Amino acid sequence: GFDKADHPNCSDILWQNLDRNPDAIAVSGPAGDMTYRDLVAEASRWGNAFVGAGLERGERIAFFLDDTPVFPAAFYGAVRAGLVPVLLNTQTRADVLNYFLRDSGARVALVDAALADMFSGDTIKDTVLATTIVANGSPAEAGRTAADAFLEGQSTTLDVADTGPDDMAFWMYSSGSTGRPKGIVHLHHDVAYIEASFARRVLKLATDDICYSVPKAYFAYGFGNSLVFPFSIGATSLLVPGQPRPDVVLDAIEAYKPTVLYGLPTLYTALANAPDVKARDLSSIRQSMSAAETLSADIYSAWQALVGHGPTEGLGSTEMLHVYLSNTLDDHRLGSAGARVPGYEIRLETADGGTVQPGEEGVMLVRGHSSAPTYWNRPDKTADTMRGDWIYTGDRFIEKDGFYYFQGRADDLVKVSGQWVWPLEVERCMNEHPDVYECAVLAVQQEDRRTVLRAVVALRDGVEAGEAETKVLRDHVKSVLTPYKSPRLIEFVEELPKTGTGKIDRQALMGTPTT
Ligand code: 3SK
Repeated sequence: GFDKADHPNCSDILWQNLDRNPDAIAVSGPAGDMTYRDLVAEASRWGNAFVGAGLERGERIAFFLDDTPVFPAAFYGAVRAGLVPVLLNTQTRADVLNYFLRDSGARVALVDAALADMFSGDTIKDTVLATTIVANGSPAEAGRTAADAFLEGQSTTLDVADTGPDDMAFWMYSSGSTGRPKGIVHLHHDVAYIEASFARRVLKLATDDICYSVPKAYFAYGFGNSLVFPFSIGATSLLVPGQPRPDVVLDAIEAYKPTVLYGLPTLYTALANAPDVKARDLSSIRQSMSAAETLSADIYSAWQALVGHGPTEGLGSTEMLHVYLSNTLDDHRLGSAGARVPGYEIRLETADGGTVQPGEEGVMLVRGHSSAPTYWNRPDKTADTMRGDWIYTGDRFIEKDGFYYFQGRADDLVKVSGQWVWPLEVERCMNEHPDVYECAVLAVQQEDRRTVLRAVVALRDGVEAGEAETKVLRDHVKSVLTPYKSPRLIEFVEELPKTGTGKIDRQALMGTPTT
């Protein structure tokens, strides 16, 4: 059983390696290998330096970092000292970054050199930011502190602060597809819980695993994959900075030979379609994980043909910190987000809050010890989502044989020509057409206030965009689904925009409607 009292400070996940396997490789990648002994020493220097800079228990530190060894070192040093890293998506726009700094009240920011220029002018206006520490390069501007100077002379040992399991450990922000992003507060024991549930019961890592999460560590999914699970058993975390273009990912796989790969469907689509993928050596990969969005059957099969197994699909949320529904390598139901991960409880509710009948659709609520207790300073949103110890996900699901099938968001059903349609169902149908590389289907309101479906489609190489293809795709939806579900508007693009976490950026698509 899990006793949260055993987890007063989440840095123990890293520190336990000091006695167990200090000389094992904790992190590898373009920055070189680092043993657990060295990583703990580096984390200690960070913790001591933050405290030495005058930060007090519970104070937030803004982290604006790509995936390099600085991330785990500074993160675990900060939390061990009782400070609270706020993990920010490095693709955040300047105005939103300003909001994050104001909302979190961070006096110190730790920033990669390549991103440091954002920390000036309007971005830091009306904030209390006093110190910007620049890592992985030199601070180009006066007034910023180089990480080397910040760490100079700091001790390589660090006492753990007197934190408790329910103390605030770190924050992440919701991606904010609607309204202001929300600061999601996680506690010290949450970290051990995602390890005891998803990692131990589903992933089943071994000490010789090398874990490569293409989604970055500032994203909850990447955080667990890169900064928690490998350290929890003394395996290796492969950290690769930079844009995860397919060639970059394939080069990293060949160079560092990861055994476990974590991605989103957009990554597997891009890799499976990379022109030279068949000539690449992917033989090190024994397990691949996919989360966040539904994987299409053709991408599952294409990846299976390349590496011998399809991506294991799961679903989680930043509020729950990691995955609570998952398939497994040995038991995978295509099209399903998976079964309940041991350690989590799932409830499907009808619109009026009742429990659904077996086989009926309902909105999902999840309960488990990794859930965020609150959004920072947002009592209204907290009350909507955190319902006692249940988290309301807003996702509609149907359960069959213990596996859950995503049906869309609670609020995304739209009426087209007087009939109810789920844009997601149409999107899935179009994605199955062999001419389609990837697509998104959105409901848009026209000037006459009628709602129509708009599909934005990237075609496979060699397929020509135009009226003939529009008809092919419309006819496909008409025949597989029903005529009124066929999108009124079909727009062809070279590539769909992606969010910083690799999902299709539907908000960006909504901002650029064409008629
Ligand atoms: O989107 C997901 O499926 C997910 C998985 C793990 C952690 C966080 C998220 C959002």
